[in-house]
Amino acid sequence: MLNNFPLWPVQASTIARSVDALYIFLLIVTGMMTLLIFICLVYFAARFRYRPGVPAVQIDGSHALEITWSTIPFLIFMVIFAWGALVYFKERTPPADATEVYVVAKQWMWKIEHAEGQREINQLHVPVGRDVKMIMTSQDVIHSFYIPAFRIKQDVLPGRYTVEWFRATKPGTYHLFCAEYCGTQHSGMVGDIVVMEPAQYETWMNGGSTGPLSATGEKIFAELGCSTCHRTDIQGRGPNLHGVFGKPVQLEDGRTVTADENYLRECILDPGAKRLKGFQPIMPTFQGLVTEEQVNALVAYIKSIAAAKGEAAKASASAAAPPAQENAQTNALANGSQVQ
Ligand code: HEC
Ligand SMILES: [Cu+2]
Repeated sequence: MLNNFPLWPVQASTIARSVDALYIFLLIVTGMMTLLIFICLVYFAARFRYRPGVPAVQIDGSHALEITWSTIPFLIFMVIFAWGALVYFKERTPPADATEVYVVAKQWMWKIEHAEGQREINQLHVPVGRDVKMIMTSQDVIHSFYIPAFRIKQDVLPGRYTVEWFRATKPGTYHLFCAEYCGTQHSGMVGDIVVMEPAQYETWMNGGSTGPLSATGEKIFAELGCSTCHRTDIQGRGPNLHGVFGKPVQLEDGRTVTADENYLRECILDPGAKRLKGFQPIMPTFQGLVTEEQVNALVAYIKSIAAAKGEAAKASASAAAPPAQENAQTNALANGSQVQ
């Protein structure tokens, strides 16, 4: 229905409908309040107008009236709050099995790399009906990845990852905007989201890939010497990284954090910020030595070895040791026995 209404952007993702429903509800509530205020205004102006010889009557307040006009708006606001929170959490929580796309923003373009290895600039090709998660960072200032037709917008910050996801429902080409003023050519920092039928998408995917991002990451892992400390066969000077992603890790200062994308990123660029318990603080920083794309590839690689080795780690996990060391040890053992 709304698609024929030219003032309304196309609804092309699963979340678009929910966002629009809430927005329409807000429009109706505010519209009705405005109407109510105008009706009261006109009615009271007429009803209590000045009449010669009739003295004004002073009203000293009414508890019933005050409770009513406090309670009803309160309930309406709570409905908006609860509804808004539901939509927000749905929009903020990427499904676990979503396809991953890495986005690096810079003045003034969007660099996009699929987990499968395809690279694009100012264009993102996705299949219809699949959950797509974008792991985004900026190599200069703050940008914002905004797709009006999908009703999603997320700031893209230098120095950390932010995440955004969608599931496209309709083939077509949609606008991508930068929605955070980022310098003189901010208005030119636009692109296209191309949503294709799955078969068409497969054809597109098969053209011109340099191999999966995780394979690129594995190469970089060796080139930068990460693999000299982070061994996969025996326990090296650094922890074995198999199975680390997504698990809780124990830090030197007693905290326990989850090894998510931001944690891996920080370990590479600022290893001093979160030192792992039970290891010497010998890992050097790679800040300035790696590009954002290389960090993404390394993160994709560490994630990929977590998925592949997850079963082994789960099978032989013992509850006694702290999680991080437990992973390192059981993996070292598992890998050690494979080697022999
Ligand atoms: C000189 C040896 C050394 C090198 C080289 C090295 N690391 Fe480390 N790394 C360590 C040590 C030791 C730790 C644990 C102590 C700490 O957190 O600093 C660690 C921790 C980590 C962690 C956190 C692991 C966990 O289980 O939570 C990640 C991720 C990591 N390194 C990735 C890398 C990557 C990627 C590279 C290459 C770009 C690299 N490291 C190079 C020694 C090294
Ligand atoms: Cu921008």
